[in-house]
Amino acid sequence: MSDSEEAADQGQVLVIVTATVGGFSLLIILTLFLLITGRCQWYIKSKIKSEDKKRTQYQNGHVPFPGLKTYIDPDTYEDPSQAVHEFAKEIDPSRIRIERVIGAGEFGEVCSGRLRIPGKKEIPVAIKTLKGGYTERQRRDFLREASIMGQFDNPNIIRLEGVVTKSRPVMIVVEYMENGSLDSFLRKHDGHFTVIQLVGMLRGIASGMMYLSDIGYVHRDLAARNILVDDNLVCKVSDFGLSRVLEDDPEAAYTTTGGKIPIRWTAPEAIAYRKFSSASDAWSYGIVMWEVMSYGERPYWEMSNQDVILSIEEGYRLPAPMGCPVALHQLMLLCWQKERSRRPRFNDVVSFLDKLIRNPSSLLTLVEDVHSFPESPEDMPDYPLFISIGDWLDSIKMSQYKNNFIAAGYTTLDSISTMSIDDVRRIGVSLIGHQRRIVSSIQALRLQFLHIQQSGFHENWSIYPEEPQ
Ligand code: ACK
Repeated sequence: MSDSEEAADQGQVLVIVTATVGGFSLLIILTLFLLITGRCQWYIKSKIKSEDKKRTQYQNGHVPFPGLKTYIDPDTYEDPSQAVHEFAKEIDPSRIRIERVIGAGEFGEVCSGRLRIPGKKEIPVAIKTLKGGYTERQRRDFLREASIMGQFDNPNIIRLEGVVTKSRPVMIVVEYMENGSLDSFLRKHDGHFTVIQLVGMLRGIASGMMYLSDIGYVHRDLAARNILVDDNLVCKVSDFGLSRVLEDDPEAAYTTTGGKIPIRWTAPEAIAYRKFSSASDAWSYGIVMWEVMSYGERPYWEMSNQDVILSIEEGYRLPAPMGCPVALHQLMLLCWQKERSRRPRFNDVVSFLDKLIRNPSSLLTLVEDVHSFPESPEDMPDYPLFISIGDWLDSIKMSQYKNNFIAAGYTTLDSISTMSIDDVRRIGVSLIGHQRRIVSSIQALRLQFLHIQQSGFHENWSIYPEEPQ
């Protein structure tokens, strides 16, 4: 081979090698590029997905505290006792001193007592016990509440101290709340608080609920009976446990779809097709507001559950309780919007109540109770046909005012039905709680008269004058 031919051959080999190496490198670069972009896309997509999930969970837009964890449903654990030990501390029973029984729960007694905390002095606690002879399922349901409560850490949520599961009786130990449940506390202290104090209580409940909705927990049974009050009037949300709570709740009734639901406190979509959400909790919160502002009155009074459902469907909403500021009744009405996406979120409720507290003059405008009672007399419970003012006052446990009425010339129920709150004050009823009870009853009387007049029975339903003493 000549020199020139050899050089040409070498050149050809060089071109082939360069082309092969170049092609191979290109292939590697291309593969790497595809891998990286694919991975990036996957990352971006999964990020968007998780952000979306968070956003739905946190109710469109409200950014909860950074680092706030998400609630984990203990039922997702294959072994429920694992959930209890993950979320609740095991307490040595020798550290617990039971003092007295304070109530009864579905699973056993509720007691008050003391818990010794190493290195600290004893703290007062409430102790829920699981009575003997329980089934495995009852034990699991009982401890589910601890697995839920143990995940929460907020000043307006009842605090779990720990559980006793390794000896008998099985116990759940929580912080002690001196004033017990909110509904009975308010009934006991009818008319005793200022509006600002009541709004403070409502603010606390809303703040606890904001925390729960932020971490993705839906309560489903928010009601004044499930709020506990301490000796500083701080209100804390309690009674957790999903379906178990509803089994436990005496207010829960079976719906046509077979669920057990506390009808008066529950949003229509949750009653109709079990759509429970933080928005249905907001509806219940509106009912709690009404319970608080009426000092523990029963929502919808003695109306039947069926009538409550029908009235709500027809657009009827609870009127403002006596002495309730307009701003608070308006907030209630917002919570009771049929369209759940239009109800306020708990962070909105907290900011709204904060504004009212900072500017108390906004609470001075009261809803004029006389005009705010149910539009339709059918919505009111029938008042019994009392034969005298004495009987009427007895029925509302206000007989001590009988002479006040008679002395002021109110001798027939007919005349009483025309009285205003000022008239009631003028005849000498000075306690706000008593004024409230009498005025509520007068309103019911007035509606019944109206109803009777409309149906033409007035003549037959004689109003007996008070017998002379
Ligand atoms: O209205 P009460 O006094 O408050 O009666 C009920 C009773 O136990 C049955 O549930 C009371 N109770 C429940 N948990 C607590 C608690 N953590 N602190 C004080 N009382 C409580 C409740």
